[in-house]
Parts: sequence; structure tokens; C-alpha cells
Amino acid sequence: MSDKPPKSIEELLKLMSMGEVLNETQKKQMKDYKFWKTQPVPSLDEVVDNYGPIEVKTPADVPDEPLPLLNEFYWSTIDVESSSELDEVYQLLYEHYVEDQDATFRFKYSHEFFKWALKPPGWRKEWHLGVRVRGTGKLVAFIAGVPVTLKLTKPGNLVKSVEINFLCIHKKLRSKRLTPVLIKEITRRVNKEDIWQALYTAGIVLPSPVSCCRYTHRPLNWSKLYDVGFSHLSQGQTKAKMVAHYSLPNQTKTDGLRLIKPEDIDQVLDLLHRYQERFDLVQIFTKDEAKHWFLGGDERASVIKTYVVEKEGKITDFFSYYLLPFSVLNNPTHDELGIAYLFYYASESAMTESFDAYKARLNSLINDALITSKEYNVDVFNALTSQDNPLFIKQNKFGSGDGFLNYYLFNYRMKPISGGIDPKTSQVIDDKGSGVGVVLF
Ligand code: MYA
Repeated sequence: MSDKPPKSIEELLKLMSMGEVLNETQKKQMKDYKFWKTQPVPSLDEVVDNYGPIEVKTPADVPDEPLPLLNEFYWSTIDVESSSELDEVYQLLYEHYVEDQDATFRFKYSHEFFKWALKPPGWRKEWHLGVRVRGTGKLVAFIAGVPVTLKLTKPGNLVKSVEINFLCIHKKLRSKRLTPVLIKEITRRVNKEDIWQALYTAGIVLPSPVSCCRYTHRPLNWSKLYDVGFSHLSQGQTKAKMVAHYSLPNQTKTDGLRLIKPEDIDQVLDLLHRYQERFDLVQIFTKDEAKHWFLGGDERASVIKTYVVEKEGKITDFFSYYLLPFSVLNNPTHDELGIAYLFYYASESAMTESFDAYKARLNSLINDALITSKEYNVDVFNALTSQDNPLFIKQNKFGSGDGFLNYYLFNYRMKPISGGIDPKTSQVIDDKGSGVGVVLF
């Protein structure tokens, strides 16, 4: 047991939500967003009741040259195929992405994880953008974009976009307005490719979220979470009771459940796209993209796990989750915490059976997902309140964290969509799914 004061599971979640939490005191007005008020995003007080691009331009309107940077820095396109450059990104994120006052733990990004997250089909080197210090060459800022096709609103407007992620600035360079420069430069680089929309998430409130989801977590190895100081015992509880409460069988119960094989991809993709019709904000995958995101094997095997349910040659369900552990620092017993994040899933039962039957099926599938994850030493399994997750959160013993994730669209207006929580109380709405079909890291 660590001699540090115990952290609550909520604090753990706070860190897992990339160090960002919705801060109630953070009530900036639109006029105070000096950068964001100049960007093509809906303003905070705007009532959005239509959808479509906010401004329309062509690549010819976009400057050919990068934005100027202060003389002491220079732009650097990061080559994620180079192991040493990946290490630099790792080092920057390791030290500066997550704010952990006690330095108790860090995200344990691996090369495999970066390759999975940053190199989907169609990835572009220029969209892995760094800032280095002139003279030393030290990497001090990073932002990444990857291509995605989004389907926005139920009628189904297909929009070529990018997902923006891993924005990080060295702690010593904070509050110096470097973020707007990074965002403008990545926007320029993306616009040059005739792409005008982006999807991104952040814990903080910016103008203006299209949705907001909450983090939830399901302890699998309660005693280890207790040992590293994340979980605590509430009054009247005993360790044994907590362990028993969260214990799971060793065997999955869905007939025909197995790891995905390359030949399943067509069926999985067809099932996923039909299933995703129920959401308002959806990512559409090509076959190559589906292979990238869902197949393990080779270098991705340690990152993404996808299971399918096969019945008489037909894939009826699938689920997937990715693994991104924490390094635990300064603990005598444990040096790593296994963490799984629910990724995409789908079930034929959503289209063919009653709501109650579908809900029961989903609960059983997710229970199997939890059981399979034990094989990969997962100690806590995370899910947002996105997708149809609210339907299984309670029954599968996921607890609400205090991390929230806001979803944003750049240069696209869209009516706000449900993130699976009550906007007033932030409690999970457990009898109805959300409108958010996309999963980002
Ligand atoms: S979210 C993950 C963000 N990263 C972290 O939380 C890691 C730790 N933190 C840091 O590294 C820094 O604190 C960051 C801010 C870099 C976050 N998204 O440079 P500044 C605005 C957007 O002085 P710093 C992710 O990766 C802020 O409101 N804007 O600030 C998705 C202010 O503007 P305004 C943000 O504290 C990223 C301005 O920056 C964020 O030193 C999506 C201040 O700049 C944020 N997370 O550094 C990016 N945080 O005056 C948008 C602060 O208006 C992509 N700000 O209030 C948009 C689409 C682009 C492509 C479009 C293509 C078509």
C-alpha cells in the first residue's frame, strides 16, 4: 500500500480523461475566448437548429507557407515511422500530457499505440506537427490529425474530416498562446488537402460542444487499485466485500465468441455500419480503415482487441477495446496498471429484437468483454456514456467518474446531441442510448 493519501477512483478517472475535467468555475464568456471567437465554430450562446459548414473556402484561399513562429522555435513535421522521433513524442506526452501533481503514474504509450492511433490508412506525415527549440532541437509541442469520414446527423451527411488529438505543450511554455498557432497551422495543412471539417474532444469547455459524455469505470482488480492507492474503503465495507462485488467468472458465456480474424472484416464492417444508424455522429470506415482499427496481429496486437460472435458462419455481434496502461511510479508492489477503453461494438439484436432483448444481449456481451480483458491484465475497464453504453453501465457495475469529455466539430454546425447524461444533473440516463457513435482516444 502506498504511503501517499489514497486517491479516489474518481481522481484516477480524472487523470484518465487526459488530465482535464469540466471545471464548474471555468465559466468563460464568448468574448473571453480571444482565439476561439475568431474560428468557424458556433458561439456559446448560439441556438443551433440546423446543420452544415460554417464557412466555405477552397485550397487556393489557403496560404502556402506555414504560419510564422517566434524566432526561438521552428516547425517540425514528426516522422512517426522513425523510432527516435516517436520516442520524442512519447517523452513530451509522458512528461507533459497528464497533470499528476504527485507524479504517481503516467500514460504508458508504446510505439505500437502511436502507430495504431497516428497511422490509419490515408495518414499524412504533415499532420503530425511538432514545434522544436532552435539551437537544441528539443520537441516542445505537438498536435496530430488523422483522416476520418464522418456521418453527421441521422439523414446522413458524409463529411471528409480529420480527427485532432494529442495536443500538448511543454509545461514551461504554457499560457504563451502557442495553442492557437498550432491549431491554425494544422488547420492550414489540412485545408491544403481540401478538407474543412474536424472532430476533436476536450475536457474543457470551448465554443461550442456538440455533445458531452461522462467517463465511467469498472474496477476489475479491486485489490490492486486499492494497493496503488486509487480505491478506498467506504464505511461499512470490507476489502473482501469489495473484491467479491467486482469479481467476474473466468469463462465468457456467449456461444461463438472468439477473437476476430482478417476474413471477418467485411461482415464486421457491414454490421457496424447498419448498427451505427442509430447514432447522430458516426465514423464511416473503409475496409482498409476497419482492418487497421479492428484487427490485432503484428504490431497492433498489444493495443486493440476485437472479439466477434459467430453463429453458423454469420457474425452477429462484435466488441472491441484498446489497451493503454499507466506506469505506476514509486510503488513498492506494482509498476503498471492495466487499463482498457471500450472502442466500437455492434449487435444484430439491436436491429432484429425488442429493446429489452437487445439491452440484455448488450449487457451480456459487455460482461464478456470484461471477462476477456482479464487475460490482458486489465485492472480497470473504462467506458464513456457515448454509443449505447448507458444501457449497460449500471448492470455491469461501471461507476461514474468526475471526468467529462466534450465533443467538438470544427467548421460545422449541428444540433447538440445527447451524450448519455442528463445535462442538468450529469447523471447517466440508463434507459436510453446516446447520439454519439464515434470513439476517440
Ligand atoms: S485535447 C488534449 C489537450 N491536451 C492536454 O490537456 C495536455 C496537457 N495540456 C497542455 O499541453 C496545454 O495546457 C494545452 C493548452 C496545449 C492544452 N483544445 O497556448 P495557450 C485554448 C483547444 O496559451 P496553454 C486534444 O488534444 C484556450 O481556450 N483549445 O494555452 C484535442 C485559449 O484560447 P481562447 C484549447 O494552456 C485538441 C488558448 O488555447 C485547449 O499553454 C483539439 C490558450 O493557448 C484545448 N484542449 O496550452 C484542438 N486548451 O483565448 C482543436 C486550451 O480562445 C482542433 N485551449 O480561450 C481544432 C481543429 C483543427 C483542424 C481543423 C481542420 C479543418
